[in-house]
Amino acid sequence: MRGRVMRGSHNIFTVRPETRDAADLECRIKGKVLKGADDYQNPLAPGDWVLYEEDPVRAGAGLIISPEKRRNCFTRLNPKGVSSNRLSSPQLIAANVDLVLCTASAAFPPFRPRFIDRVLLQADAAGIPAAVLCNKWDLFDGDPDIEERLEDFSRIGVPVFRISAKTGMGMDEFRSAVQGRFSVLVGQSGAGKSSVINALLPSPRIKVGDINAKYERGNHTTTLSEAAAVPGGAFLVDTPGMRLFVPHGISRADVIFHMREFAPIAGTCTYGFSCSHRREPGCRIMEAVDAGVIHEDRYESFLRICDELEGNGYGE
Ligand SMILES: Nc1nc2c(ncn2[C@@H]2O[C@H](COP(=O)(O)OP(=O)(O)OP(=O)(O)O)[C@@H](O)[C@H]2O)c(=O)[nH]1
Ligand SMILES: [Mg+2]
Ligand SMILES: [Zn+2]
Repeated sequence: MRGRVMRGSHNIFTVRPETRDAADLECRIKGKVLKGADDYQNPLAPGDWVLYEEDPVRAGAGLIISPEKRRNCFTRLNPKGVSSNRLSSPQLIAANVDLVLCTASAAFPPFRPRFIDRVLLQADAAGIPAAVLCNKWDLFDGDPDIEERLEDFSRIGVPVFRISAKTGMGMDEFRSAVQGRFSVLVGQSGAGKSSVINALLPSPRIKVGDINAKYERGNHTTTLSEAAAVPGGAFLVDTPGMRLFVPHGISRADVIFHMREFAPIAGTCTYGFSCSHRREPGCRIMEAVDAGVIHEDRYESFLRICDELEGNGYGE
């Protein structure tokens, strides 16, 4: 039988059978080790399709026999694992994803556009469409820097949703955008990922947390990724809040191709692909920043990400 993973912890996964009328079932991996699973911390993630059979011992439970090849996967490097083994701790966040929703907050926690830049980069490299979901719009105080960056995301072709899970503002448009798709919400703790999903469910069922008043950030309430089925045919994957987003599987040289407004200029500098885009004469990237084709902040993100990737072994 075939089904889709909705959530998983350690060795137990919730699988939704492909046949619509059957209920979700708890599955273990047959023989403990899943053949064909890649080198991630977790062998399966929400969105994975698997073949399973009935568990002969536990009634109503299943055994996962094999994973299906993924159409795409959204990953990151887990910073916790970076110190022990720098390259071997990528985390599989979701598989077979139609849309990555970079979830930010207009206030508490503060809006962090460079975090969004990183998530957009990872989505592009994975070949997954992405959008920016700016929640808590009811708290927006008119900060022009936030508006400027949101408008810049729109300008480069990334859809932007200004919403409030609390008041329902913008939620109809958002609901139609995720209709029929399997989407994953990624963002800082406290941005309101769980609240947004709750707002689309007939009755709230996901636990939401408080904002730590002193540090103005969330308390890492969600600890396990889980796909929720929204009536009308959407799946939304809730994920634990991330403090950092370290891109995974992207080389320093590739970054330029996965940032939309940079890609068309790649290789056109006087020094071609050996240009560091920091000081060289005839640098088309720096010219594009001066001309307003590339936002200064995005340029800053680009330089920082390149430096970081060089440092962790993904450089040239
Ligand atoms: N004012 C306002 N508060 C909101 C909104 N959405 C969420 N919140 C509040 O923000 C806090 C954090 O919400 P969560 O949904 O737990 O945030 P999260 O992104 O899931 O956080 P983690 O699970 O820790 O990653 C809660 O106190 C919510 O009530 C909103 O649109 N407006
Ligand atoms: Mg949450
Ligand atoms: Zn250059």
